[in-house]
Amino acid sequence: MVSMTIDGVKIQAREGATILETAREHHIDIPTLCYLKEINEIGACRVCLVEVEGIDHLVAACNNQVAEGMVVNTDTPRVRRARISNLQLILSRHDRRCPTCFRNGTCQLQALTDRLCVHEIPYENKLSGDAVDGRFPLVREPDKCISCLRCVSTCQKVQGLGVWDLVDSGSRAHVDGAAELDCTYCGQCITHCPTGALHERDDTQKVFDAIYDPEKIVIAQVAPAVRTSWAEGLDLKGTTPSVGRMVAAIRRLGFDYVFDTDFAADVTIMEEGSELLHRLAKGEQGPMFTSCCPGWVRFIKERHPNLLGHVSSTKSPQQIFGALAKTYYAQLLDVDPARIFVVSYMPCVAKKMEAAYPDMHSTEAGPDVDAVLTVRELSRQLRSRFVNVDLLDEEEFDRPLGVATGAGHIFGVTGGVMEAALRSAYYLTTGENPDVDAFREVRHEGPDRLWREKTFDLAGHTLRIAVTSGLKNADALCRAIERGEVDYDFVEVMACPGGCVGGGGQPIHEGEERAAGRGGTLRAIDRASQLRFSHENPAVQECYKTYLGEPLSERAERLLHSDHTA
Ligand code: HC0
Ligand code: SF4
Repeated sequence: MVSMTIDGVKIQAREGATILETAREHHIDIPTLCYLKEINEIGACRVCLVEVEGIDHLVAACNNQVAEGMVVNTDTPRVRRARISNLQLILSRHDRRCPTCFRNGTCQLQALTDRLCVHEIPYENKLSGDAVDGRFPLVREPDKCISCLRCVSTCQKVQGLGVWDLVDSGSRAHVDGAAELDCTYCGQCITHCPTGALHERDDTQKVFDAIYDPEKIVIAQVAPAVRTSWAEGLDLKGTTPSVGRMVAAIRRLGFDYVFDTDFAADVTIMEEGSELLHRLAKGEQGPMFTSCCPGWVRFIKERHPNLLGHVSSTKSPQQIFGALAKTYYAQLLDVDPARIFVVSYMPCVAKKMEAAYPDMHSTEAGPDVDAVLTVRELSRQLRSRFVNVDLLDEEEFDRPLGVATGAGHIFGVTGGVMEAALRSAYYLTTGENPDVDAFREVRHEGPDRLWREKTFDLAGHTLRIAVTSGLKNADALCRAIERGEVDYDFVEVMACPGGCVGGGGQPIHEGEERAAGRGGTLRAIDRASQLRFSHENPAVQECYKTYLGEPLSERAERLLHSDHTA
């Protein structure tokens, strides 16, 4: 520990800590726009400047360490003038049309401008005029970028990719990149961007248009992780943001049916579990990878194409839901599938791209999933339609595609797909259910491990599994497999750290990682579920009995599987 003084208060600080960390640990607020702990500690934005006695110039608090006897002042006239001046310079190059910005209300630049009482900018507003490229699910607005480099660092250090980079130098330096080339559309750069420079393509109006079209039968499906976060962007007055209230709120938007992606997750388990057992029975070499995360599938296609054949052919729950909605459910309703419009609510940006792949059309009636909205878009829809969630009673999902088990619910948290699959693989092998918590060890991340590995006994067969999340970790795992250093039967990968609960389409909270808490919510929902095995889902059993036949049947293969090459 070192003894030092901040703003006249003597404190004990951790040796090696930065001034910023120390101040925060002692509840002293220092503003910053670029700092991300362990990811981006580069002092780029210059608004965390502080005075250190004995040093002539102001220093950045985020990348200068504390020292014995140091005396720091965080709120002097000189500090305030410098912070304001640096902020005004950033604002002079910023597109300041805040009312129409996607981050209006959650923008850190806007919030700091307000905090520092900056109401005038004594510089000309110089914009680059660079065009906004809206062709992809990930949209970048160059004139809203403040060159904090958070996106550059997040993409490089968390996802192991390098889509964004700082180009040119001096006053011409700016962030640029080519999202269409290497990007997985994971959205992690969006959730770590302090401004509206990066956001998902907005599809809210497309969905309202369908809802207002009397010819359309508009169906919502809600992904597992959405139920953990759907109300984070709303201003509830003490009302519990339960699953039932989420269903009621989405129904108020005008959907004809509100269903659960977790039903389709249970179907995924039937298909993927059966596929795994077939591969094992045939003695196929190497792991089978999960296929439900489109960021991961895009990553393996681009970075490890030699392993693509190891990806499960089972489509993701989102796509299985869409395929069954336009076939099985259209038949149940006795309507032309062309009238059905499927909307997914996902914690994910890459799902927008997945839905558009050419092989995700099971009927002549267009794509199986017509529109994909993130949780942030759901918040915008509820706010723009003035839905008062505080007044809503809980409602149930519609049936039959709204019936799901605990196994389906845990898909949204890292290790959940694996655990759900093992619960049913055990049953499919032995004809008996295992203890529901028999595979709980896949849940916990070990300290400093890039991936976790376990071995389970499945009716005399030793099953070696691995689970990871975050694409940098996934890359390390793929390389180890390629080098023959490790050997697994089944591997779960999710592109976003923590799984979909940490997805790039989730609400943004500055400086907070909420994945672990949201994951805990999904685990609690699983524990509270009456049914916890996918194969016991009565709606899934009925769907197989009356429509699909067996898992991996000819019809199931045609509707629910893909080789991921399209
Ligand atoms: Fe996920 Fe999924 S668990 S990828 O994170 O498998 O987006 O929540 O919907 O499809 O079910 C996302 C979440 C899903 C899918 C499911 C899987
Ligand atoms: Fe990188 Fe993901 Fe952002 Fe694409 S979406 S640039 S892969 S962080």
